[in-house]
Amino acid sequence: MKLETQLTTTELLNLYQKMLLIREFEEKAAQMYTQGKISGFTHLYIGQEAVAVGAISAILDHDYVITAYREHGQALAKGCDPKEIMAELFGKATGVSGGRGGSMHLCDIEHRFMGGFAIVAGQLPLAVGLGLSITYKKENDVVLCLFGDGAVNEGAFHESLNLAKLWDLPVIFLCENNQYAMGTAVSRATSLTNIAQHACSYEIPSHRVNGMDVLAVRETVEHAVRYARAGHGPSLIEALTYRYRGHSMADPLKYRAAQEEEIWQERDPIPNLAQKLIEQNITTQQAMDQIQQEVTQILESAVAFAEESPEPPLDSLMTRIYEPFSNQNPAPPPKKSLLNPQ
Ligand SMILES: Cc1ncc(C[n+]2csc(CCOP(=O)(O)OP(=O)(O)O)c2C)c(N)n1
Ligand SMILES: [Mg+2]
Repeated sequence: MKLETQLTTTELLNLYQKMLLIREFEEKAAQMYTQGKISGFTHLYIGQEAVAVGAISAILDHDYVITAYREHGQALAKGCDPKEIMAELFGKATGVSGGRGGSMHLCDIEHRFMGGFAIVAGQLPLAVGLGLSITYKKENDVVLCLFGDGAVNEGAFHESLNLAKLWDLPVIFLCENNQYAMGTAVSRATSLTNIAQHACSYEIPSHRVNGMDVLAVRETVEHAVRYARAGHGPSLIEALTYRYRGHSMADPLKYRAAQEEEIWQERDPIPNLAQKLIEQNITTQQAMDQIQQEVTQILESAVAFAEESPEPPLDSLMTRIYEPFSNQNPAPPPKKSLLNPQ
């Protein structure tokens, strides 16, 4: 099938490079996790690269991205430094979140990457808050809010779409339907499996897109961005995609058929784009090899940086966390209660 696009060769190669960077970053992260250099939960984005890259290429640097815990790839797509992301996974002081967040809590305000949230659907009300602040301050930014199919079954999804439409906020709700929430298939947990149709309840425009096609995702999100910037309000996009690995590094993937995995492997967005770019003489194998070398180099430097970076100092243990009783604000005397009657 011919690539239908107005994009230049450089732009197409940038999309390809970003997807490859994400894929290989995740493979490296898996390797580092297995070697015990990364601890805690780690959720890989392998298979879903076209969604983050297509969507984030359709917004501007000053627009916001907010998302869930499967977010290394989205942070890379938003322009966060691969070194600082890897260092965060290692829990080092040089990480994007100072080594305190780890894999699920990447946050980089400078790049307007507003975080990684581990509570399913927790980021949706925050996206509405960001949208409200943009409208209140009469700015022209948009918020791209990514979430999984599992989030659709949470009350916060419905409350967020409702308020975003009521106030016509510039929020693009992008559901990455990767077919599973942990080990549960969408059809076993969601009564309306066409997730885009949920938008009807809130009179929000919606679109279902092939999430394995970076150009299709980009074009769909571009429409939603134009709509939001014009002051018309939110949109809901459902990108159909697949995670090739388990829910987290701890998942042995016993709940799905090998045949299903093979079908989705054939849709792999990275080799498919590479093949089209070469077949249609948009680029050469030599240029692709060059990109591969650059990506390898970036990741070697990222791992070296993470390895060499210091741990956060012990005396910083209590900084950047909620401290109800600090020295300036000493603990109040214990309250009288039934258990403590004096
Ligand atoms: C409110 C809440 N309920 C349950 C969990 C446990 N949990 C963690 S991930 C997950 C699945 C979410 O699936 P989905 O939204 O489809 O995202 P995906 O992992 O597929 O990217 C669940 C149920 C949680 N973190 N938060
Ligand atoms: Mg899912």
